[in-house]
Amino acid sequence: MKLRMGSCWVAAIIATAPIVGIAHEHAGESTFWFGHAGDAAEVKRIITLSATDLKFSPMQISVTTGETVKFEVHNDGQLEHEFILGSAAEQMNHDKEMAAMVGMKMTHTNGVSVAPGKTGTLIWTFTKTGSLQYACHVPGHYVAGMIGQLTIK
Ligand SMILES: [Cu+2]
Repeated sequence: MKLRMGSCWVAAIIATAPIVGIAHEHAGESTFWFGHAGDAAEVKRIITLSATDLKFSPMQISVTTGETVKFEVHNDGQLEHEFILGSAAEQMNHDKEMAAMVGMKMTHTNGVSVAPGKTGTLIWTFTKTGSLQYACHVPGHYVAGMIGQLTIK
């Protein structure tokens, strides 16, 4: 069976064995329709979030086109959490991909994984207006509603 990967999400897939039938067309891509990884020297704003089991606080964030933002995600829960940027459709597709690849370790250009008690950072430059979500794709967390709304004005 060939699984179709809906969108380009996974920057690098680290696996001990190849998974037959799963192709990813854009592995390594670092530019997304809403922007790209940002330069630390260009950070003009730091947005602090708390991830708990199983929600983000705040649940809504607004940024401006052209802005380079540093997200500081504090994991205040007992579980590992992720903070991943993407449109609502991309989040949905990615969650399906993750469900199909249980046990695989992912690194995301457009997000960060944070262990309990730790702080993860993501520096991102937003290049286009639109509506995004930030979501956690640790199995079960997205469906439990671990999602926030991000508006690019
Ligand atoms: Cu989570």
